[in-house]
Amino acid sequence: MKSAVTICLVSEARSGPFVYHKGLAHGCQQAVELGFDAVEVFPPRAQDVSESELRSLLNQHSLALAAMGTGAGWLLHQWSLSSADSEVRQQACQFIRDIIDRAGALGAPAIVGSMQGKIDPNRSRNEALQLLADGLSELADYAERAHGVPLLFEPLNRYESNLFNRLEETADWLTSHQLRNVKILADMFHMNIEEGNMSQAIERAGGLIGHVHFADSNRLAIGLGHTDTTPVIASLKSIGYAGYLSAEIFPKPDSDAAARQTMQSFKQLVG
Ligand SMILES: [Mn+2]
Repeated sequence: MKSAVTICLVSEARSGPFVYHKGLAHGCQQAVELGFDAVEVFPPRAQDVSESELRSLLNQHSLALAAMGTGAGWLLHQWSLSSADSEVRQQACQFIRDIIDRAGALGAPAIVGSMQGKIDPNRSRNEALQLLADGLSELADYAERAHGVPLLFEPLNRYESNLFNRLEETADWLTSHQLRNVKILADMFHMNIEEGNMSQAIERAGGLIGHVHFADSNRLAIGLGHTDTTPVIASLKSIGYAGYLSAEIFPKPDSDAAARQTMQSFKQLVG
């Protein structure tokens, strides 16, 4: 397993669960100093990340790009793949496709988390799920065709979405809809709220897990909350997971302390 730390470029998400907020150069510099393998970037739009700048920062520091988030499409515009409004869905698709291109050029996948949307009260769950399946299918095919990377889909806790909250229901749905090239992002903060048993959830989702958000129960660095992380890591090892443990956490008590605590836990748990 490899380590990653988040860099947020969205000023509206300054209070969000991201470790670094002072630009790509600063985030990459801190990531390499603290020993991370990769960075995960959360941009306002794909166009706001210069491919050449990011590529040269990664090369210069021997870092990889772990993934790129699309949450700003929801945060700034309320665009989602399951919206009843076809124009909104189209905007969502284009926004995500642009991020697939920007991340894919650097060998990394895009994440669909909050852009999955929510079911509004006057619509059926099936209708929203069908729209979501159509969107994910198109985008995952595109990611494969254009860049040979998967598309990451993240179940969220109940306070953020009513579509998918747990790994197993997500895995079953992806399988039954034959949504190929979509991998599950297992976020340990959401899992702590929703799963009955985090280890079992990981073992059941198995090879469908493509990325992990490495966060303790309170969305602080691993070691600062009450999640029993040792069995979670053992389960990830047992399914042969070799992807990233990426710190999507609040920068508390400050960014460097959160990153340092993450790296200390990573070394202890993963070796
Ligand atoms: Mn997450």
